[in-house]
Amino acid sequence: MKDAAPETVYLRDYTAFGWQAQDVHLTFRLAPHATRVVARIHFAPNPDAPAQDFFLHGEELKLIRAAIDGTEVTPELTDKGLTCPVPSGPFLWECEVEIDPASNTALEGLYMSNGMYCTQCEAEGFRKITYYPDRPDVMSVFTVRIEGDEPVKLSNGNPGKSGDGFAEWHDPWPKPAYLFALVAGDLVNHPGSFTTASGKKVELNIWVRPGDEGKCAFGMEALKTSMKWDEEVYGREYDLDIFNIVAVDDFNMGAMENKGLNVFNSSCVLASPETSTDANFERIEAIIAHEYFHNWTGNRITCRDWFQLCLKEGLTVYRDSQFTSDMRSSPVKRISDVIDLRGRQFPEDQGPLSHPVRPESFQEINNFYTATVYEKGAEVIGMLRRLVGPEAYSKALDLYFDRHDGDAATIEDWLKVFEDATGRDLTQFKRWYSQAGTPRVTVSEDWQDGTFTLTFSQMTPPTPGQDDKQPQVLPMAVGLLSPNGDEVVPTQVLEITEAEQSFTFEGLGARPVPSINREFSTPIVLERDSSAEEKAFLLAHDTDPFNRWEANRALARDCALDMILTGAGPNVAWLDGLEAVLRDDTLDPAYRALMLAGPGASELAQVLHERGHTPDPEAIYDMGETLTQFMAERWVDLLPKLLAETRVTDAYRPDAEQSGKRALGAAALSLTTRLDGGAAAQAQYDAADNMTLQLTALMQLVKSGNGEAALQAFYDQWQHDRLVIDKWFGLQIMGLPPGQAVERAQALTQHPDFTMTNPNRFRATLGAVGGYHAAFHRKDGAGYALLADKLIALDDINPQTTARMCSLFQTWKRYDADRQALIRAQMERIMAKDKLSRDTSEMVGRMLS
Ligand code: 0A1
Ligand code: ZN
Repeated sequence: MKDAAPETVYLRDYTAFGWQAQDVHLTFRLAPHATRVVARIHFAPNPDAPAQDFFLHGEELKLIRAAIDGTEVTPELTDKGLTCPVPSGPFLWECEVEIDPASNTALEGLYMSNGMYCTQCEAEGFRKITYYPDRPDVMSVFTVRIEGDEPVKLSNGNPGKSGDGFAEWHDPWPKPAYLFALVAGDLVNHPGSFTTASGKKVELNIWVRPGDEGKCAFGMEALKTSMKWDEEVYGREYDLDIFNIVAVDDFNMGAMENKGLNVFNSSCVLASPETSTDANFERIEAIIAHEYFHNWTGNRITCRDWFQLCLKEGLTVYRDSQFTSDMRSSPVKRISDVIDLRGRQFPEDQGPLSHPVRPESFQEINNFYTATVYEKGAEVIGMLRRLVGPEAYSKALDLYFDRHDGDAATIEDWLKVFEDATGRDLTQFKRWYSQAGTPRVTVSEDWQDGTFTLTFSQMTPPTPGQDDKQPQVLPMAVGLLSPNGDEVVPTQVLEITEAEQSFTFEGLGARPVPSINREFSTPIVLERDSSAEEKAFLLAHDTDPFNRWEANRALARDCALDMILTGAGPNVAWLDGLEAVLRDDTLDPAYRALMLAGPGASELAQVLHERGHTPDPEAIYDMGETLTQFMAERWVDLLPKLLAETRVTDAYRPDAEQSGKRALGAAALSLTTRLDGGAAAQAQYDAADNMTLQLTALMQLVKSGNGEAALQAFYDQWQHDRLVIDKWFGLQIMGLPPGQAVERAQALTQHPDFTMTNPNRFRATLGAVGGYHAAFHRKDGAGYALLADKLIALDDINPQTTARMCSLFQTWKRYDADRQALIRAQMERIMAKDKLSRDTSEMVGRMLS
């Protein structure tokens, strides 16, 4: 329900809770529409907290009974929780509530998915289970008893007694309520085990619906690899006798790190070669690692309050990206992360939803699980590591785990650890946590008598609520190449702290070519007017694989912008340079595939906007079509070579080597389809024995205009598999021309397999429209209207997913006046909805202000 006046919570208002929860005993009597939850909690006054009323959060609960020290009490109830007079010393709180998991479509608290009970308590879902101080700094030891007929009943920690119709669990590690989990249902397990470095054998299980057992092996291996990696790289061992993962079909996010009982969106754990793509496998490996790594960065050390969310998320994303780099190709991972950062975080940081990595206020915390908190939060950790060096980073992390194990910590605690471990003053560095916006950095060069000078100027544009910006600390990795392509100065990290700062390199024989911000060492927009020749030189010679890719990307962008703005033809010199890279079979195919993938339409719209032009989505689309056709015709000899070179004859493996080949093969197939009308794609489709090849072929058939029969065949083959059918929903929207995609999405929302209550299906369909630049931004406004219609309908069902998807409108001010008026009208229509959720109201309100 929308509050009369949504309450804003401020970081500066933090106060500790007045009591400690010494232990928590919960009994669940499961019933779909009338689950009873009995809580018995020992509270004792917290000597460090200011005096306050005893307030417990609670929402959508039916209070049956409450008692203090055995005497029944009648608390004062509001729609936010209860207050109650309590004794001045320790006391026992008892409370019984009734809840309705089967009607819970918001998927927060205890809910049902395909007959299975499951929970999602982060951030503030536990208050929909029982009355409780639902805040991360209240940590307690939980004992749970589950009563019900379900054959499998799971909770956090280690198993206790179980018998006919009940199971008990005890978690010895104090935890905040957001890490609580319960799962019960008709589930089967894929078992495994892991022996920790200190010799403890841990039972592992992946629990799934019957029928999904064959899709767990990859996830289990990924889990074991993650456990080993965290021991070897961070010295962190697992700390319970058992680790359970459960796959759930209806889930708002990717997965959740509940202590000892991770709950996963089934799309982020279930995998088989026939039903999952290479990209799915890679994502599953990364998410399993991410959730597992949270056991130390998030669970053993948690956050004092939700403003500190980046403390666990930024660090855990950084750790999972290190893991993927170690398991796969480091440059490919870095490039992919930067593409993602620019595609999701930069627009957020440069638009109406911009906020610091550590926000200072919120209305609905669920709206702050953002690319800024996660991905920019991880970039900040990467910069810190680059500044202090890898050894000092390890030393600081050891100190962090020693000093703060069992704590609910803050960013101040985190930075203090680095200061103490390295002797550095991080006062200025801390701005990365408080100052929103993407810094813009310009570079000028000077060359005199063997001395080369680079001068950097930085400026961060104003963001909502932050007009004045201060210089950031920028650990800028730079190398210098001689004109013959040799590296004369290997990578150095220049520490930029001023608004303008110069660095000199002496004793050089000839004017060098600088390679700046190698590995994307700082998350900035680099504004540097370098010539096409210099970019081509770096594309040919840079020893830093990231900057080699970056040079190509810049050339591709410049070519696209020239074509759009001046009507020029494609830049043939650039295409020749790119062709040399594509022909170089000493280079990793995955890396070459990234070279061949040009900037997306949204990135081009952003760059046009940055350079003072109003992006025209139709012109961007048309340019893409022309350029792709041109490349296909120019590389008519190269394409068969690439297709042959990337053919995999071994049995399917989702590893970096094979998936890299398939990625390059897919790019070559896409160009080939421009020439043969889909013949090669049809052959690949017919012969495909794995989902990656089948889906890339299907996409090309749809794009060629000859995909309808294959789409039907695909549906007939896979209609029993919900995760594959999600792909079918999205693919046809993305493959059709913009003039048909919105109508197809509209029609698909009427398909019998479409459902508003499953976030995966909703995202697959409506997210495909929102992510398809030329369709979403269609001049007639059909894309905007469809999204708004469906988001308005979803808001009553699932506010969290609605609010998250509303951010598709965040770039609206880039576009022309007509489109802005169309988008504004749709956002106003959403705002005017009766009983709009607090989640959606906050998001749309921020975009409109
Ligand atoms: N902490 C989880 C993600 C997550 C966040 C919020 C959720 O509900 C609002 C659910 C999951 C992670 O980082 O993996
Ligand atoms: Zn996380």
